[in-house]
Amino acid sequence: MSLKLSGVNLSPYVRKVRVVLAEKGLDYDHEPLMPFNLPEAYVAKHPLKKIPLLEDGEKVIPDSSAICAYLEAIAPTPALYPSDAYDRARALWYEELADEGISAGAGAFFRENLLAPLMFKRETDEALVAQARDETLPPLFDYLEGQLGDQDYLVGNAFSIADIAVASQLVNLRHGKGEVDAGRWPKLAAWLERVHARPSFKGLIEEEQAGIKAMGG
Ligand SMILES: N[C@@H](CCC(=O)N[C@@H](CS)C(=O)NCC(=O)O)C(=O)O
Repeated sequence: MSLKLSGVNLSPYVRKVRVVLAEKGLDYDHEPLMPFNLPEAYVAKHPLKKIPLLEDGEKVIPDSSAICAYLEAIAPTPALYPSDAYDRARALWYEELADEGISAGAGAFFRENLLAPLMFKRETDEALVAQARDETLPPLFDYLEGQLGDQDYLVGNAFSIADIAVASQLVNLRHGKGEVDAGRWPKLAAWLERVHARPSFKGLIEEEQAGIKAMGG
């Protein structure tokens, strides 16, 4: 097995894959490719022109969800997808909720509070941040708070791809100076601390924070 991952660290989708690789103890080469002006050879492999992309020798797998499912199949231990049919479906649902829903709100914080001043050299659009804070994220956080109940993890009370996907997006919320308000969503906030404290997340978050600092953030 010779794994190569393309995609820059700060992408929540790249992070999702890197956490899975870390949890499974898999070695890989990492090319921190930015998702702009992608080389033609890359676009030939990923026509949606997005990161990440995984290569395993001659095998080419675009898209974080496809990549994580592939990694689970080639390295089944520790299992990150529930074996029970319903739990597995729920885990895939949370992955979708993270990638298509939470991403919009967390991404607004990340783009406007971090990338805008640091990379795009423009002012933060406060209206976009307010919309994410007041409209996009609260119903999703209410939902997650209710789903967690007394569980430590989102599905079947075991750490899974569901936790990885949601917590990966919420790293970008934090990079963008956002937070899960522990007064309003205590279970979700405690869950996030628990998941981000795992060595797989902690190492990446520290690496990313160092990168942001080096860029002047
Ligand atoms: N569904 C994709 C989403 C990946 C994605 O949106 N990546 C962003 C970077 S965070 C990207 O490449 N954006 C470039 C673009 O949309 O042109 C996945 O899970 O891999």
